[in-house]
Amino acid sequence: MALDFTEHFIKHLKNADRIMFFTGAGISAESGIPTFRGKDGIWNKLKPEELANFEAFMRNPDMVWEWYQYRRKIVNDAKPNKGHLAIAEMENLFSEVTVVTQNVDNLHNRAGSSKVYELHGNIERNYCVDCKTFYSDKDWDYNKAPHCVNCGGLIRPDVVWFGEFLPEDQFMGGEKAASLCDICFVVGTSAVVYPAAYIPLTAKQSGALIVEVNIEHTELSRQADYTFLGQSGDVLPEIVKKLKELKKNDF
Ligand code: BV8
Ligand code: ZN
Repeated sequence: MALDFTEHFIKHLKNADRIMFFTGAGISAESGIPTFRGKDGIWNKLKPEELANFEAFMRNPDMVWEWYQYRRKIVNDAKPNKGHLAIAEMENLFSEVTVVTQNVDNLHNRAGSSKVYELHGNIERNYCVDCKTFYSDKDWDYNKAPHCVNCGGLIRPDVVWFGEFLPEDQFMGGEKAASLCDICFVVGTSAVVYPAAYIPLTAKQSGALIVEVNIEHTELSRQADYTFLGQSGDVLPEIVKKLKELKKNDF
């Protein structure tokens, strides 16, 4: 895919010092992980309020646990794709690259990104609802929510459910990156889930260039300075290629 970048965009790329990536489920779609709201999204079959919330879990822990075991298996079998890898490679091209992700699939860390804020937790971590002991075992029973060895409490996935607060340190880290960055890339998100979706708006208010990468227009498109329509696994490597050309011509 050959993208024709405008002079204005190239000027911003060349002058940018600190950049950030606000990512959603779309960046992991090419790794085989279903999105939430797309045409094959998981929310089409299951209602989030029935599964991704604490009340649903306490009402029917085994059903919710089984759903997360099903998603954990997909995540464990998945690999970072060219989009994740391009973001990790950008760390050699800018002085500061921060990833602020809504995803719980750990793929940015596995791709090699070194500064990742996980706003909605991480499906590979679990904790006891009573004594908060953390567990990252993998060999649990597939469809029965396990109990804590210390206190017998129910063990839940360490993800942020609807109605739950985001981890303070992760959200504040994301907000700080948004307030300082020169360019905020918004990749593979429908930008409808809050308070996470405030992050790119903070970047915009702080004067950053907003560059959206998505296969379609979204809620955020009207706030974006650029929207590159395409798969993130195609568009992001194109931007890395352009950056390398610019760096080479500079020397
Ligand atoms: C909270 C759990 C109380 C983990 C998820 C205003 C302020 C605060 C809260 C709210 C508010 N308004 C409404 C709320 C309530 C609610 C909310 O936002 N509801 C929405 C749906 C209206 N928010 C909450 O409940 C949050 N907590 O509010 O606590 C509170 C109140 C006030 C102040 C503080 C606290 C908790 C939200 C977290 C919920 N957890 N998941 C899990 O099981 O995974 S949400 C779920 O949506 C995922 O976490 C996901 O990350 C998130 C966002 O979805 P996306 O990542 O954008 O994915 P989606 O499928 O939607 O879009 C994919 C995009 O990719 C599409 O645009 C598609 O075109 C594109 N794409 C596809 N393929 C590609 C691609 N792009 C590029 N390349 C491709 N190949
Ligand atoms: Zn416990």
